[in-house]
Amino acid sequence: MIQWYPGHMEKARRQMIERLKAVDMVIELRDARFPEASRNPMLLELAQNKPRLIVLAKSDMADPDVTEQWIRRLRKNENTACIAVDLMRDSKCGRKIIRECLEVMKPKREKQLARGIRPRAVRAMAAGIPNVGKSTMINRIAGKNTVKAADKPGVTRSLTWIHADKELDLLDTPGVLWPKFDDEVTGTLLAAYGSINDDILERNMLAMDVIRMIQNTYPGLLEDMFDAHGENPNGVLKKIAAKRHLLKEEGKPDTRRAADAFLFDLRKGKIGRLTLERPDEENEDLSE
Ligand SMILES: Nc1nc2c(ncn2[C@@H]2O[C@H](COP(=O)(O)OP(=O)(O)OP(=O)(O)O)[C@@H](O)[C@H]2O)c(=O)[nH]1
Ligand SMILES: [Mg+2]
Repeated sequence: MIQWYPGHMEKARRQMIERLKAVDMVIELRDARFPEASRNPMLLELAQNKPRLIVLAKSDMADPDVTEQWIRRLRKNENTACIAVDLMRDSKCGRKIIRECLEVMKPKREKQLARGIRPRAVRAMAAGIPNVGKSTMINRIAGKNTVKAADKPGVTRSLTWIHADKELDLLDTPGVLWPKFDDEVTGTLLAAYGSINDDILERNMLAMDVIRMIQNTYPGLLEDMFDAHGENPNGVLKKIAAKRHLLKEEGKPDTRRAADAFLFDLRKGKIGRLTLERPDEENEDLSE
């Protein structure tokens, strides 16, 4: 079972709790490709009863229809707004996020206005799993690269306030996971999509686990792509190796390198716009 909760995350969690007093609302970033596994259960606790905006990032790489289902589902939570964004290519997404923040804060701001207080800029904490796009989102809203963002987990190491817009101050926070994942699927998805440090992983097994999940959610997709009909996950890896000419010295398929190549493509969205988790409409647990 995959698990990753290094000391710097525990430290970040404590610092986030300390800063909450100064925060009006929480922007919870999740990955649109796996909105459930990328939900940090510690955040709900942390957010207490503060208004919340859930931002489903990387929607450009997720299945658009399933994203719509997730948005409808997540908006049912109390005090919660939800939007999906492509933080890389949608030039208007910064404005959209500001608008959503102001909307979610409207009741409080109206109360202030009624009492003759002019509301100041909204203070929002951006929080979520490592590598989900928190710092990228802040740079988008600010309209310039104020904080460091890169495609590996653990880039942001300290909490930083950014005056992103005249109406919105944002607190960038380090990506945090939690001490114990509920199930195997959570660990697999977090690792497969790059929220867990690669070095600690057995990538061959990981690739096979995700291949199995994709075979179940999108039957035929990998089979067609890699000419791998009737193959089990290990067989699919062999086909990938053959297709990419990844062979060992003795001419056998190098499934180890095929696994790396597959995971790289998956993270870049090259396997297709996939969402590996569906909202559970029947058994609605609204405490999300
Ligand atoms: N395609 C796509 N890539 C994105 C999107 N948002 C962020 N990224 C990429 O995801 C990677 C991680 O982004 P960061 O903003 O550094 O993530 P973070 O949440 O701040 O990560 P930590 O600071 O490590 O916790 C970067 O390579 C971004 O370019 C998006 O909406 N679409
Ligand atoms: Mg960051």
